[in-house]
Amino acid sequence: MNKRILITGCNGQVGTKLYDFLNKKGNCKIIASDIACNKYNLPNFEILDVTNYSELANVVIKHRVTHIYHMAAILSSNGEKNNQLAWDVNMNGLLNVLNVAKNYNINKIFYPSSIAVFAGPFKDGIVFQASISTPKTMYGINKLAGENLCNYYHEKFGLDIRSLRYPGIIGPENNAGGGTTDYAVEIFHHAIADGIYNCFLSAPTTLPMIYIDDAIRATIEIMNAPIENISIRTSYNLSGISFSPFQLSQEIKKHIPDFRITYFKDNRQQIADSWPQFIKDFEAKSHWGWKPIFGLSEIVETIISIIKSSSYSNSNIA
Ligand code: VAH
Repeated sequence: MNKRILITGCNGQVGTKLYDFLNKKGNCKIIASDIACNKYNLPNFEILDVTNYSELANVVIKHRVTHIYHMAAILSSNGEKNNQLAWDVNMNGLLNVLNVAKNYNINKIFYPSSIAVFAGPFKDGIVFQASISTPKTMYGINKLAGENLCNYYHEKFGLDIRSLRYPGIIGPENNAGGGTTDYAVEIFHHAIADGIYNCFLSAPTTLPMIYIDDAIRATIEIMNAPIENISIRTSYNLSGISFSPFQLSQEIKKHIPDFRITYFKDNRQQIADSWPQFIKDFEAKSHWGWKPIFGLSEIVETIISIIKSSSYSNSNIA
C-alpha cells in the first residue's frame, strides 16, 4: 500500500463519491476529512479546516500523505451569500494545500475547477478551452484565480497539480448543496417522493452537466494520465451533456408520466445566465483520452432506478 490519499471536503457531493471509487480501487489508504463531523462514519477520518495551515500540515504529517484531492469549496450560490467565506475557503484553503504540498513533497494534487470560470456572452453559448474567462461570481473568480495559482506552483515549484473544469455534477445522492445546478439533483427526489418539483431556474436554462460517475472517472483518469500528457496546468475543460430543466423534466416523465414541474426563478437564475450552455473539451479528449459515457436518457434512467431501489427518496429530502 503505497498511496496515502487525503480528500478534503469529503462529506460533499463529489468527495463522498470520490471516496467510494478510490476505496473500491484499493491499494491505497484514504484519509477522509471535512470541517464538519464524520457524516458517513468513514475510517481514518479527520476534522479539518483547510483555512488552518497547521491543522492541514499536522494531518499530512500524521498520515504521511502522498496525494491530495482538494474538494473543499464554497460553491456558487453560497459564495454570493457570503463573499468573505468563499474567498477564505476557496483561496486561502487552496494556498494552504499548495504550500503543504510544496513543503511535504506531495506527489500529486487534484484541484476541481468549474465552468463557473466563464461568463458570457458567448457565441451560440459555447466556450472553448482558451475562451476568455470573465467570471461574474465570487466562486468563479476564486476558481479562475485558483487555476492560475496551480499553474504558478507547477511552474515555480514543480508541483504535479491536475485540474478539471467540472460542469454541474448530478447523481442519485441528495447531497448537493449551495450550488446553482443543484436543481438537477433535487428534482429526482421530489419527482419520486411527491410527483412535483418547483424549479429555481427557468425552463430553457441550458447548462453543461455531467453524471457523477463520469465526473469521478474523469478525475481518476486525469490523475493517472502520464505526466507528459498533461500540458494544460491551469485546468482542463470537461464536458458531459448539456440540458435544460424542461428537457430534464421531459426525460423524467418517460419514467414518471404524472410528474409535473413548475418554475419560480430565484437569485441563482442570474448566476446560471452568466454561464456557458456548452463547453468544448477537445484538449481533454486528445491529451488524456477523455470520453463521457452518460447521456441524458442514461442519467435519468440510472438515477431513478437507484433512488427507487434505495432509501434516498423519502428520508433525505432537504
Ligand atoms: C455550482 N455545482 O452550482 C457547482 C458547479 C458548474 C456548477 O460549479 O456552483
